[in-house]
Amino acid sequence: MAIERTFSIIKPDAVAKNHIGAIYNRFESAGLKIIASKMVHLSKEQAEGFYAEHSARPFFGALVSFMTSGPVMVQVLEGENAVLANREIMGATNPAEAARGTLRADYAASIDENAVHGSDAVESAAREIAYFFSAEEVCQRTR
Ligand code: RTP
Ligand code: MG
Repeated sequence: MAIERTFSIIKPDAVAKNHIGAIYNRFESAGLKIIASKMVHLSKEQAEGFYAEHSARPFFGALVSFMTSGPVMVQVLEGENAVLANREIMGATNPAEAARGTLRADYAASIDENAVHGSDAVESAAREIAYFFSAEEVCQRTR
């Protein structure tokens, strides 16, 4: 098993509904360690840059509008197979298709407002972590 890091966002809908603690509890209960964390209100430019891979998609404008609609929590999670582990905790993009007990099944209202983001690969995780955190902001957890 590989120890990996992944990047996570608690999106504006879940922050507004006071689900930060419940979502952090899911990460920690699954054995993922939070090694960096902060609240930020994304600018339009930050959101557009973060989701640049989707810039040609029809939902891009709505996605950027939603992601800038209120503050988000951004965090780095570390643990065994963290990228896939977090995607499993999150559930499918569309909450109507998300497995029972996943974050999106429990906390997301729609595919457009779906509570959480998680990196989809180790490479995108490294890029996304660097997009939001300096090296000094990411802690070494030895215990
Ligand atoms: P995320 O990047 O936010 O973790 O979500 P994801 O990997 O599960 O899904 P992705 O394909 O990367 O899409 C990013 C976000 O765009 C919205 N979306 N809407 N209406 C649609 O068909 C559609 N497809 C994607 C979702 O809010 C998704 O989280
Ligand atoms: Mg994605």
